[in-house]
Amino acid sequence: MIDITYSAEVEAARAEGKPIVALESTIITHGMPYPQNVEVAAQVEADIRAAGAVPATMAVIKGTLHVGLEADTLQSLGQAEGVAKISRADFAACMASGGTGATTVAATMIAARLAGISVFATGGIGGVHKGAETSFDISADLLELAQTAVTVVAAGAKAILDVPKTLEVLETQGVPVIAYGQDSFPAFWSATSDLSAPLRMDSAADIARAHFLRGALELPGGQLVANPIPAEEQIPAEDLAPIIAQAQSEADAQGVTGKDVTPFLLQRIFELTEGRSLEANIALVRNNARLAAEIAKELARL
Ligand code: PSU
Ligand code: MN
Repeated sequence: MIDITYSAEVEAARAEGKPIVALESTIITHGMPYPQNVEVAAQVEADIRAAGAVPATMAVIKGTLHVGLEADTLQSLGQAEGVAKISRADFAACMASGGTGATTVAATMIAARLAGISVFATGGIGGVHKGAETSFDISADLLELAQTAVTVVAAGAKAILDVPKTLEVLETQGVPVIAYGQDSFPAFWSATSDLSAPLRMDSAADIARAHFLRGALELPGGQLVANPIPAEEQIPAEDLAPIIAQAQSEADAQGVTGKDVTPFLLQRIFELTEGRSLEANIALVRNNARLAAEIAKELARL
């Protein structure tokens, strides 16, 4: 038997067939500093409730998979030291050893699927890192999208990644990449990029129907919905380019590898932008949560 526990709210939503939106926890433990991380996590949950759905933040706490975190658990996770960052490869091992781990996009998709939750909101997904032709650093998130039937709402891919290569891998893996309401593939802190998204949809209902039809077609994977940051919140790409380059060269010089790369870059960019990157990050996560709630409500009607 798998050790799994549902928050009271998620338990009730499951019993009543209410729309549920999954949320990851690596963004809390490895993506933002305390105390903003906990404030943002609570705010995003509130946004989902205000939109008429129920939030289910995922984490492994002392070997138990939590689907939905009670407020005090969220508080302590947000301050805890040494929390593991778990993806597909280490999910079971973390549970087996009674460990505590935050779920990445890949691990959150696995947990959501297990709990029968079809929609998940986050900030940015992992992808193909710059220099991947020598480092082979390609996030397990991309392969998870190819095999786990969860629709993930993100603000596109960060400019810390090689975005063209990320889109190529998603195409090879048969993952639908859907820009919401525009043709351009959004670039996380910027609403647009000079790349076109492979697909475009203008309503949550269409995205929900496409999710449903992929299941009906017996296609195993999920969908990536790329939702642009609200224009008034964006940071111009040219402001960020030198900062990203600096963070990347520091990572290379310090020999940062594996799962430490993304948290290292996010932390350095936060410091180098004096917190401006975090403000934009908060705005886009909230925006993604609202769209995910709409998609979940549409799915519940199908
Ligand atoms: N990108 C962000 N913010 C994040 C992450 C990615 O803009 O917090 C986190 C997510 O949890 C994602 C993980 O699943 O980093 C990817 O890590 P890696 O690149 O090591 O696969
Ligand atoms: Mn990686």
